[in-house]
Amino acid sequence: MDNGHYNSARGSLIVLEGLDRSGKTSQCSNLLSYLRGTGLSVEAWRFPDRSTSIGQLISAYLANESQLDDKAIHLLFSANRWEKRALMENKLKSGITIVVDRYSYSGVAFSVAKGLDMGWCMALEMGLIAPDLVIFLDIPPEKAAERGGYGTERYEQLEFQRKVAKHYHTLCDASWEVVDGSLPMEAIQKQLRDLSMHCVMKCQQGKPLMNLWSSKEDCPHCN
Ligand code: NYM
Ligand code: MG
Repeated sequence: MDNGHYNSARGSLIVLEGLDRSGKTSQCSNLLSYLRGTGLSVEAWRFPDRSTSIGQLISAYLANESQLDDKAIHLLFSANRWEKRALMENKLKSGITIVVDRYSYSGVAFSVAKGLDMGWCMALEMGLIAPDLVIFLDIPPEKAAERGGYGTERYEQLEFQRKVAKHYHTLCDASWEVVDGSLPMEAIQKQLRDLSMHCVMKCQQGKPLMNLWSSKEDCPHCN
């Protein structure tokens, strides 16, 4: 806080994670309207952020329009978060809550499912802003696959999603909130609202902003 026009209460960083077709995107937009309705300043973000030039490279790769080495695409996904870090910090400090559809955990779970080293993947994320709340929308890969089928993007295949699920479960620690993604929409909404309001309150009461995986203890999988 380096000047007087920041609100004293900071915003919260709320992250939703889950497999493709786990319901994250609908839940994020529902949560956004709810939080706005309570009078909070809230923005919805997503990663990959396809609007930047790095995001466009990622989008072309996902659409199978380009081929990239697994590490190269991983670095782009990570760079896509780093290019938004300063903006994210400023928004949070100015009192804006950000609801994010995917974050570093997607980066790790998807790339490790392709065979990359977990420690290597995590190290690149160290120093990004740590979420105040990570909600994992947990759904069996088979069930996600049944939901209207997958699109045509890379990674949207059952076998691959099974591996991603396994790595999400490795990353999941006591700080995550796991919500059963197979529940009816309304039941999920209710849990997300309650968890988010609790989180927002803690941040307003002075919970400090932290960096992600900033120490070895924080990051048991880092080399
Ligand atoms: N994805 C997403 C990654 O592989 N690494 C990352 O760092 C992120 C943020 O991109 N299948 C994958 C997960 C998805 C795909 O995301 C596109 P979305 O949420 O479907 O636009
Ligand atoms: Mg998708």
